[in-house]
Amino acid sequence: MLVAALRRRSVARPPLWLMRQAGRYLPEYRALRQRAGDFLELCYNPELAAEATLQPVRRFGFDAAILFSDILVIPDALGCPVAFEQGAGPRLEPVRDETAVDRLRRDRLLEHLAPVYEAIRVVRRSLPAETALIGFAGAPWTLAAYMIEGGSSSEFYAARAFALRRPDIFAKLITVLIEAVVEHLAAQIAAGADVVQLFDSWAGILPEPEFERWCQAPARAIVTRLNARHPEVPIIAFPRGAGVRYRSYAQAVPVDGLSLDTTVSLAWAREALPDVCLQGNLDPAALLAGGVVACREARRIVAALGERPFVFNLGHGVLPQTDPAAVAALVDYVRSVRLPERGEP
Ligand code: 1CP
Repeated sequence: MLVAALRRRSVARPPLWLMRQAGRYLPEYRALRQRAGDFLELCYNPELAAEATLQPVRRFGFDAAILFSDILVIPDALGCPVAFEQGAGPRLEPVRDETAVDRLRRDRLLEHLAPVYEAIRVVRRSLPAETALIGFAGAPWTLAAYMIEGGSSSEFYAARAFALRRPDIFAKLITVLIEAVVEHLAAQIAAGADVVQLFDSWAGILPEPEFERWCQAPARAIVTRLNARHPEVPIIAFPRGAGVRYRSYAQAVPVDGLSLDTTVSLAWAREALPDVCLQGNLDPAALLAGGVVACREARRIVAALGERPFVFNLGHGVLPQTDPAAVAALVDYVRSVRLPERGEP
């Protein structure tokens, strides 16, 4: 059903999955996480990562499972070690000069990430045939931002200043990351992913010329190469915060789906983004407010987008404080929607 909607075929109701549908809001995830200890150990343990992937699908019957992993496994695999400290978010060994970029190891990516592909094979074996499996990667700009900053930030000024001061070195880093993202996504597809999503979580903080150069152009390179290798696998991109630049992004990057963040006006999106399946964009805060509020907001989104190729999702990830009962109510609502038949595109 997810693949059909992304291919712009008519579906009886909107397919539904949620970003961060696995995670701390689920008691069964918290128990699993405790068993694994470290967050990255959970990501690199195929059986446990598969279990975390399947938990939300078992509980809610989503139309897709998203691989339980993290975007920061790519820097980790390139030899820029990542650690998740309790409550402090990710810490990376900062990449701040050309020597550090040259030191990145491109030769052992698939070997380092082999447990991720094994997790995909384990999930595929236990997933119902009608449930799609989504693989993913961080986009080059977002990955580079964490690598240069050495962790999270609200504005990533160090990374932005670096890209402005030394665009030559920054371009080298982006080129390494484009290659790594293509390899990682292609390996996930080979292992059984039906759809892949590219997360550019920090696209929105870049001014226009940098947005074009560091978000749009790398995404275009990645999507073009994956489409050539795996034309059967739809690709979704999430340039979070892109605002009106969602339009130029959609024109430049040949994706099947575009995930809208919470700030995008749906009336605008309907006009500006006509040829792509839209995904989104319920505010995670609406889900936090409870099932009744979430369903009311969901109804507004379905009314605006339901009659075109559309995938129901949030505008960003499920928040850890969310009540699973609110998610259950939202799932019940979306599953009750009936869409009129559309002519084939
Ligand atoms: O258990 C824990 O304490 C760790 C919390 C956690 C989880 C559940 C992290 C750390 N990552 C994840 C899983 C994860 N991350 C998934 C799994 C599949 C699912 O959606 O259910 C996915 C797709 C991601 C992707 C991801 N990681 C993004 C892109 C999406 C987004 O949220 O914008 C980003 C930016 C990350 C980095 C990251 N990993 C973890 C945290 C806390 C962060 C964000 C750090 C920050 O605030 O900058």
